[in-house]
Amino acid sequence: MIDLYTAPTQNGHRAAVMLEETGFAYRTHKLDLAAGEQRKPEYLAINPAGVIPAIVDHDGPGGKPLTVTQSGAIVLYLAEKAGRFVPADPAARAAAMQWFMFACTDCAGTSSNIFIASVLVPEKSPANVAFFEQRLLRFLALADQRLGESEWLAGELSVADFALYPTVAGRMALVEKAGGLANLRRWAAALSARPAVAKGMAASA
Ligand SMILES: N[C@@H](CCC(=O)N[C@@H](CS)C(=O)NCC(=O)O)C(=O)O
Repeated sequence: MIDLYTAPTQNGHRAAVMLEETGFAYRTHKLDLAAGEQRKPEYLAINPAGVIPAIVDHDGPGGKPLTVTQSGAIVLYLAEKAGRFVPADPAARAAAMQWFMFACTDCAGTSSNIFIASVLVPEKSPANVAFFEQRLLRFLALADQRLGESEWLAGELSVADFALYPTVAGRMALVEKAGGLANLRRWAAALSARPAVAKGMAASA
């Protein structure tokens, strides 16, 4: 059994989607971030960073409990535990890792910056929000180009696709407003049609 600590955010969805795709039994614990539940001592004992997501795998390596934080690390941990979604061929694996890191750092980080600039900073500036939106759209244009050559980011369906999907789904209004990006929208529709992806997004909604 795996305990998932999550909230309705792109990082939370990333972990839940991967739990559904890998099929491990899990229980969801939703934290109210606005109420500061992520800073309560009982949660800080699980993740001292005071952010979601986190998982506790009660059947971790050697049968011992293991806590994993960072949504990208959770995705990789579950994929490796299941033996799925990480290509075996070294070149394909390198491509999967490249697009996986692109999703978790460039895209997820910039999407978070949109939220930070529009909601959290003490002095709001529409120009700063637009800056991060344009930056994210430039990253997504790269993914769109790749998805014009390949059905999935790394050739075969991989951790890279599951890592990027929650960011694209969460920023679909921006993608639609920008127009174009037809390959990216085709790819997002294919992922959202997967029952496990839909269930994971709902589990952390
Ligand atoms: N890089 C981390 C980011 C985790 C993160 O910032 N989580 C946010 C929600 S998406 C959070 O818990 N924020 C609450 C807070 O900062 O108090 C990951 O991918 O897991």
